[in-house]
Amino acid sequence: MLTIYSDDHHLHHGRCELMDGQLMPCFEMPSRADHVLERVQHRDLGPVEAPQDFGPGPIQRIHSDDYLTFFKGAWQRWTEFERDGDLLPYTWPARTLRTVIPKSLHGQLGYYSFDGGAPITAGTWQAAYSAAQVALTAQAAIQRGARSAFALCRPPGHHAASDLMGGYCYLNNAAIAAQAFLDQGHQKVAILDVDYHHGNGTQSIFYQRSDVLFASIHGHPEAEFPFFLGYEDERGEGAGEGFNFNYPLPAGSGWDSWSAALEQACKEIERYGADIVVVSLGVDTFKDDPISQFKLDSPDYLAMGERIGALGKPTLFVMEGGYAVEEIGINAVNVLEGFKSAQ
Ligand code: OKP
Ligand code: ZN
Repeated sequence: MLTIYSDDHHLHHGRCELMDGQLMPCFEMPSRADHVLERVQHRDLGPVEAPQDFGPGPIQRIHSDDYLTFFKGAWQRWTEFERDGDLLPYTWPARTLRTVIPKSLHGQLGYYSFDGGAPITAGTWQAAYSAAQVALTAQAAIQRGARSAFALCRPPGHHAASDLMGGYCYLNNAAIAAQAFLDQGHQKVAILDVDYHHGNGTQSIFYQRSDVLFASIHGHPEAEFPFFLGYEDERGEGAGEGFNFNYPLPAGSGWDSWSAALEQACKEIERYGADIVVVSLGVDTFKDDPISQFKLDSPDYLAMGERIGALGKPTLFVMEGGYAVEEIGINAVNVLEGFKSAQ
C-alpha cells in the first residue's frame, strides 16, 4: 500500500492544552506521525512518497473563503502582539451572544473555532495545508486505479467544519479527499470514522447531502468530547436524511461491542452502494490511549482492517487521532495490514 507523507507536519507543534484544569503539553505532537512513518517503513508496507501540490482549489470546496483567509493570516497578525505563546481562542459566540464576525484577531479566533484545543503556531497553516495535500495525493493514487492508499496526515482533520477549527483539527483532510472523489466523477462516497471521538466536523459538512454517507463509531457524547454532536438520532437532514449514522458507545467499550458497531456501519455502507470508502483512521480507541476510554488491543486493529477490506471497495485511509505514541504506529499499520490481507 502506498503511503503519502510530508515532513511539514513538524512545523506544527502546539505548546499546551487545557486538560482537567491543568495546562498540559499538547497530546497532538509531532512524534505521533514520526512513529507511524517508522512503523510503515519497518513493516515494508509499501512505498512512501511526498505529496503533490494541488493548490487551494480542492480545500476551498470544503472550507469557506473567509475561514481560510483568517486561518492563513492569523499567525502574522498575532506576531504584532509580540507575545510569546501560541495563538489560542478564549471567547466564543455561545447562546445569548451575537454571531457577528468581529474585526479583532481574538474575536475572529473565537468566531472560527469551537474549542480551545487547536492552537495556531508559526507553522500551523503550512502543516495543515500540506496534510490536506497529503490526503489529496493519496486520493489521486486511488483515482488512478490503486485499490488503497494511506494518507499519513498530521494535524488531523475530522473535527474541522467548513468554517471552524477545534479538537486539534484545522482542515478536514478526509472531507477534502471525499469531495475530490466526487469532483472527479464518483457518485457515492462513504466516510467511515473509527476515531475514538465523534467526527463532528465531517458530519456537519455532509449533513444535508446524500452523495457522502457518514458513519462514526465513538465515545458517547453524553460523556465525551466533542459533547455537542454525535448522538444516535442524528440521521442527516433534507437531502441528507438517512445518510448519517452515529454509533456512540460507553466508556470502557472493548472489541466485542466496538466490532458489533463496525458490523452495522459496514452493512449501511454496503446498502448505500458506495463507490469509494474513506476511513478516518484514528487509533485512540486503544486501551492505553491517554485521553480516551475504549479498550481495543493491538490485534483488534488487524481485525478492524480485515472487516474494512471485506467491503471490497477502493479505500483511502486518512490518519486522524491516537495519542499512545509508542503504539500508534503498530495500531495504525495493523489496520492497513489487516485490510491488505482481506484483498
Ligand atoms: C482529536 B481527535 C481536553 C481533552 C480533549 C480534545 C480531543 C480532540 C481529539 N484538552 N481535547 O479526534 O483524536
Ligand atoms: Zn480522536
